[in-house]
Amino acid sequence: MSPDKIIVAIASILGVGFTYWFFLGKKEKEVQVSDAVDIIVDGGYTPEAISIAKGKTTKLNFIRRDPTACLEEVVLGDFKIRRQLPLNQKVTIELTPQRSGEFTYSCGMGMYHGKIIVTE
Ligand SMILES: [Cu+2]
Repeated sequence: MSPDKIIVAIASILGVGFTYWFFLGKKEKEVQVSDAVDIIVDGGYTPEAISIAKGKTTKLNFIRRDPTACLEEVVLGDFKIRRQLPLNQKVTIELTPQRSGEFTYSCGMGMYHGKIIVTE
């Protein structure tokens, strides 16, 4: 292989790597949800950020695995929802957002946060 071919090969490998990093890195940030999503409550919320569609009902299934009292309540202030999360039980919250934008929710004390992105 001539040196210029090697340079081209390295550049293309870097290019592919960058593309993966760029797109997958972005995807990691939020999980796109169409009908329902399980949100594991364990030292925070997983997935931490979800995106849902405006005007469509989406089920958020909160499953709390963390016995910390801190996480026993979830507050979706923008949606006027406050719900108890019993340990290891699925608690379904249905959302039909009427506005697009970014909304956060948290535990009862506001220590852990999750994000809901509502798209048009
Ligand atoms: Cu808390």
